[in-house]
Amino acid sequence: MEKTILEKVKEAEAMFSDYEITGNELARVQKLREKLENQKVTVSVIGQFKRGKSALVNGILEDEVLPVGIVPVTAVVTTVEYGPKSASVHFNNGVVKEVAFEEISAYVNEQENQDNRLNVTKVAIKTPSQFLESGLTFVDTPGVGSMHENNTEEAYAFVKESDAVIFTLSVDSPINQIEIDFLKNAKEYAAKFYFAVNKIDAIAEDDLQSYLDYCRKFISELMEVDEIMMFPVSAKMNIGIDDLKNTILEDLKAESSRILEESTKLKLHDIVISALSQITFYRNALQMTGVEFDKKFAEIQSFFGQLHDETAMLPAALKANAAVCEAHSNDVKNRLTAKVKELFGIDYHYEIERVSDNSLKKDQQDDIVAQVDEICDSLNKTLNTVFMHREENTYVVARRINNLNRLVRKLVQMRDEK
Ligand SMILES: Nc1nc2c(ncn2[C@@H]2O[C@H](COP(=O)(O)OP(=O)(O)OP(=O)(O)O)[C@@H](O)[C@H]2O)c(=O)[nH]1
Ligand SMILES: [Mg+2]
Repeated sequence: MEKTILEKVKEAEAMFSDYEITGNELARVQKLREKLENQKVTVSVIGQFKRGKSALVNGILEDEVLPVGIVPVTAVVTTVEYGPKSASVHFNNGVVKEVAFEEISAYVNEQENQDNRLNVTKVAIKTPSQFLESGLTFVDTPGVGSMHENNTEEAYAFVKESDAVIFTLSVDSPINQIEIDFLKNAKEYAAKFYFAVNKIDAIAEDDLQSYLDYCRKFISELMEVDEIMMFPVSAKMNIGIDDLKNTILEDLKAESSRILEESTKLKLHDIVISALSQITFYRNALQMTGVEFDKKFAEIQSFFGQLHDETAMLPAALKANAAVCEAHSNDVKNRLTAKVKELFGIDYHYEIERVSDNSLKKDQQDDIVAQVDEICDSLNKTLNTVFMHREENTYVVARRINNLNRLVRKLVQMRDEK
């Protein structure tokens, strides 16, 4: 009998937990399992900047929770779930701050939080909207394609977490290459697509019909399906919103398990591909000649020394500045990631923990040096664990390579399964 997707996810989880090098994939697959077990569906609104995504989210929620504007606005992912009204801002140093609804814009809005200089990872809102009652997570994302590249990156990253998407187009512009590329990418991760054609209040009925015909034909071909679900709407004038909203709710009621399974399958495929590349590089590193390997290991050790010296030589005024230290330790992590990639071909994943705004006091000036040393130490330990088996006898190494070969075969099989 064919395995269920949950069984496949668990199988991958067991495989990845056997190897230090697939820690990243393990974390991703665990998240997938939890979502599947809790039947938690994520519906996100995605599209090019200024198509009216945030206005549409407000329309669907029947509440003006999100900022909307003529200039690029959304700079941060905003998740919305059912509950008594509340909002919390999650920063990438791990701090979570409760804020009032009126303050949301200060964190989400590109014009106020430029290039996300506040380092917000997401804003999580709760509100008692009927649309959210079934327990879904509704998400407004930054738009792709504006000059604010950070927003495009955020949007691309969040698509990977979406199960269903409302792809938002607008009648004031024919579908363009930026949207095509984004849609093609979204197709690799999300299982269900709703196409909202927004701003229909802005054009005449005849023009609207031609626009809809054109879009329907073009997108069906792109999505390789006979029919797409398209909803002409006006978020501004509240036209067509109920139809879109009710269709999504009915679909989720009828087939949320199928949507989740389908989207999990797509996401698992992506994770398996990334695990395969990690394992392949790892195997290559294990098979390196002793001389080559020792050279690389020595190079990374000297890089650790270089980072230590650079940090120690920072002027005292900079060491006392929390923001500078935060930036410096992140810089160190990014440079180490690049170095590991360059030397061993492996993606080394850092949990970016940042110094919180007020934890670095003036009297702890030298902490940044200790911090950098700690970052290097922990990478050194991991590398030692990862490559420990090289130090053992050839029989052990050969057996490990054999195991890796078997794992690669299993992963390839998983990747190629439909
Ligand atoms: N005429 C008309 N304008 C709309 C409609 N929906 C949104 N707008 C306007 O379009 C502009 C962009 O709306 P937003 O909701 O901020 O668009 P967005 O896609 O979230 O933009 P980013 O967050 O920057 O990606 C605003 O000026 C809105 O008032 C609509 O249905 N009709
Ligand atoms: Mg927006």
